[in-house]
Amino acid sequence: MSPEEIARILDTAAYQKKAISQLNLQDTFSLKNAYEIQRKVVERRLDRGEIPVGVKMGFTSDAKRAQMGVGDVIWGRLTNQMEIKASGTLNLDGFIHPRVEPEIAFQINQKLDHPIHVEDVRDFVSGIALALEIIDSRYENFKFSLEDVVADNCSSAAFVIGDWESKDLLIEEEELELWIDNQLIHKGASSAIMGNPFQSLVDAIRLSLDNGVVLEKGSIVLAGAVTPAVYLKADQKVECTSRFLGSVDLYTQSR
Ligand code: OOG
Ligand code: MG
Repeated sequence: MSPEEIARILDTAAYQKKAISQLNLQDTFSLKNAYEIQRKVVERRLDRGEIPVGVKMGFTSDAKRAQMGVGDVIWGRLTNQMEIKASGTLNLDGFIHPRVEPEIAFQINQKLDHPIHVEDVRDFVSGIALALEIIDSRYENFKFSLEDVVADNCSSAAFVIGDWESKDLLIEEEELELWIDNQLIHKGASSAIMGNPFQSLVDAIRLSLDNGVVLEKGSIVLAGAVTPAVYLKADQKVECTSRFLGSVDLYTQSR
């Protein structure tokens, strides 16, 4: 199958909300091919009028790597159609088997066309916020290889960003909590993200450049989940909280 054909299959699965079997069981495509397929998957969305708004990192914490059995960080693309406003409603009918995870989001304060060192990267941030990422693998049972998930744009489906707070907050010491219907489900330290969430931002910038993406001023970067992801059900209140960054929530519904 050509990269175009695989991209069409993945995009159609997302569009029709129908899971497909894992594609790369026989090592039919490399990680490099997988990023090319991802680009084509997202181009199909852009052709339908969606606009790029940023990028995301995945598998940046041990908790996520252990849950998914995948060992390397991954990078994917976000579009405006994926964004849900804070305290908004997530209609589960638009997805296959959505899961939620608590994250930290960065907003970039200028165009980034060169790699940045971790000591300097705060200078390129306009704000930091809590986020909830909704992931929805297009593969049955969320089962995939590293190449599969990269081709599937890293399971990206939707996200909610809380209020943007000062870039000078001590987010290296945050503890993020995931609450569903006022019950604490998981918690994880921000330092679980590569030892320091700013390191994930540095890698997001580097991987963007490697993939020919220049992050524009205002771009959003999701740094990766600090806990395992949790399946969503209808009529839930989902909330992420932390000491310095406050909280962000959303409500689920179904037909
Ligand atoms: C892939 C997406 C991983 C994260 O934050 O680690 C991710 C998946 O688990 O389906 O978004
Ligand atoms: Mg994530």
